[in-house]
Amino acid sequence: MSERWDIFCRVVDNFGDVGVSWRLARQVSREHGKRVRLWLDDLTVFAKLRPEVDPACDAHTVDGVEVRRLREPFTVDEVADVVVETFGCDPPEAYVERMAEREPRPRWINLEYLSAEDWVEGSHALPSPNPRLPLVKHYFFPGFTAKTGGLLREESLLRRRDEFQSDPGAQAAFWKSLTGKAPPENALKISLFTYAGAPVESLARSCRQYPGPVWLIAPEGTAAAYLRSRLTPAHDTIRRNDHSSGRRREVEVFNTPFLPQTRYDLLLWACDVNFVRGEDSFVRAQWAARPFVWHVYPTADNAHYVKLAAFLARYTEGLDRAHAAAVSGMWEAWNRRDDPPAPEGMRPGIADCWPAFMARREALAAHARYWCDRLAARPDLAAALVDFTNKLLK
Ligand code: TRH
Repeated sequence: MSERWDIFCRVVDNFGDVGVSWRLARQVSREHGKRVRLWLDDLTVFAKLRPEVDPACDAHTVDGVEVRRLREPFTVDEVADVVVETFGCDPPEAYVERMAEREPRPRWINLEYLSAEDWVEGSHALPSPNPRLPLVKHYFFPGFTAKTGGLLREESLLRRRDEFQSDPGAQAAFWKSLTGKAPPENALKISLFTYAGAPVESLARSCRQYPGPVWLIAPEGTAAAYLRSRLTPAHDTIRRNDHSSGRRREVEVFNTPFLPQTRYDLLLWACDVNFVRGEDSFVRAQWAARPFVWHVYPTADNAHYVKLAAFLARYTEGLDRAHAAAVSGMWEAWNRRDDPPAPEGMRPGIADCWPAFMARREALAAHARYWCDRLAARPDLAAALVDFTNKLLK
């Protein structure tokens, strides 16, 4: 019988916890043949990613994975060979007690949050003996370097991406299904997925300077709600006559429904620039190999600025100084709460950073491809984790 894996996920907020846990469960089942149960304490989030799921039901089988509601008090039927808790969510107490009684002891993994900070390499794969029970938990850190657990990347992902990005028909069909029409030939297509406080309006305003049509696509969420509050409902156009060229400059804004997870990848692949957030969309934007801007999950202690700087230092490596400054400037302006115009000496805002970012679009597109290929040369996280748990047996 193939190994049984139990993966536990408790939703803190938003979609990422489930987004990451589901991708891992699906990949460990499909590509590594494990019998996987994914335990979620909130199935409504999962139903947003997989609309065919009825969140009122406690048990589902999706793509070969058993998806079960994590309900406390938890009734333990069977303890798995490998137990993964995501983001320090702690498996149910009753389950941990049974883990300690099981022979052989299960291998216990805590899948941590993604960070580009240097300390991650030193913490990756470290064991932590349980103070009370004869159990050892290992910390497994995703990351951008060889000394980390890598990133989630399913086997077929980059092949499917290349097929889609080289197929104008598939892209036109996607756009028609999403917006009811295909974008104008030379339209700049931008996807928007942000937290509250992102200077979305400044971006929309700055897009009016772009010498051609702009499509801003905001799936249901913070950015969409903000744009809707500032503009009219689902679809609107900010027009401006460019007297100098006599051409009409149009920024069309589309508030689309929240997309099923697999279709969200198509949006990232079809756009020219992607604004993403958190963790999972952040990684998917890198696999899309298109220029992107990251809205980091804000924390009260401002630690997210350290995370932002750590990733920017890695990402802009190999970029010439001016290009690197354009990327860092745009990302820092995007992560700054509400976007005051820059008084003297202050750091520039979106109105300055966006044109600088766009002026280097080709170079940044080449860099996005180079960065993606560099990451893709390393083992993906699911394969690294399976390999790690096999080594724990020895
Ligand atoms: O939703 P998030 O903000 O999740 C966050 C992060 O995980 C963060 O690390 C964590 O600390 C915080 O939650 C609690 O952003 P993230 O990680 O990008 O996850 C979004 C998921 O939603 C991702 O799997 C992509 C998916 N998605 C869709 O499936 N359809 C859509 O239309 C959109 C916009 C996103």
